[in-house]
Amino acid sequence: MKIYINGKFYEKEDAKISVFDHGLLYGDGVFEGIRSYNSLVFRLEEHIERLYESAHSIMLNIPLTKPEMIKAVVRTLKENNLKDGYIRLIVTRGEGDLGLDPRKCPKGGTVIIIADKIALYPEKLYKEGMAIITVSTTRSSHEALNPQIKSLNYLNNILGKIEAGNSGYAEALMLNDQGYVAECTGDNIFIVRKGVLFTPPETMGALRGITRDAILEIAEKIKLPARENPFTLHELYVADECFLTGTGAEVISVVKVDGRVIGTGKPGPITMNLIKKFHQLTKTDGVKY
Ligand code: PXG
Repeated sequence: MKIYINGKFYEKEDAKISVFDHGLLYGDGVFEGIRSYNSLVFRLEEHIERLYESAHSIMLNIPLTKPEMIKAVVRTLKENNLKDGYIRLIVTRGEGDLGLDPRKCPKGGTVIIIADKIALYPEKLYKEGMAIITVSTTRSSHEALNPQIKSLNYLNNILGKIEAGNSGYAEALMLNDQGYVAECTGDNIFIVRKGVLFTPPETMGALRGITRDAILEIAEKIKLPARENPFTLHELYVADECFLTGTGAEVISVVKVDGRVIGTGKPGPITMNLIKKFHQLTKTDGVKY
């Protein structure tokens, strides 16, 4: 495996950064998780746009232009002969001293690109749907750490994941600090109720997911009514269908939430159709290499 660090490629064993990098010391940095399908990087421009927005928000200067970053991602995939892969793109604050002041990181950001394979959930869950559980850890509020910033500081979500894991569940549902459904630890959530698709708006603590956007676009195309509306756990429990979206998870049906069976307890017809349409989209939509 060849890993990109600041313009050079290193073997996995030699791919190292400083212990003084603020990405390690403070989780000070931003990242993206991206997928490529048959030599097509799905919505790469959108991922790059979001990365630069996260960086802008935390006043992190990325030492590459967006076109240069796109080239670097494609180069990494080619270097690794990966047609279907998962790309982790990381930009840290760079090397500094032991204080948290980012002004003490004069060299600027460290850019790391790793391309590998990923299988987030077992195949069985994709066929039969998964059970999730609401956890007590809430999604961080906009005032604390805005969930739109895909920062290296993922402890909020990791704590949610730990809670779910402790109860034997693969994924955790997180509410926002007002008690509305926000998202899962690494995926957005959708429900279907009487033929209408709902997903929480960004202001409710949901990341503007690239997969989420793709599903909303597909819904528009197939004339499936879709709304970005806040909803509570009750609305989720009584929904006809539920599914999660994310670059890692792709689109996966949810058939049980907090012990409540959702709909028929099997992946629903609207979910199955959206899964099919999403996979078709990944065959045509992206940056070719
Ligand atoms: N919410 C959060 C908090 C995320 O981290 C999503 C939603 C989905 O967004 P995209 O743009 O990917 O549709 C994410 C993305 C993992 C993993 O290992 C998590 C993500 C991406 C890839 C892998 O759990 N998070």
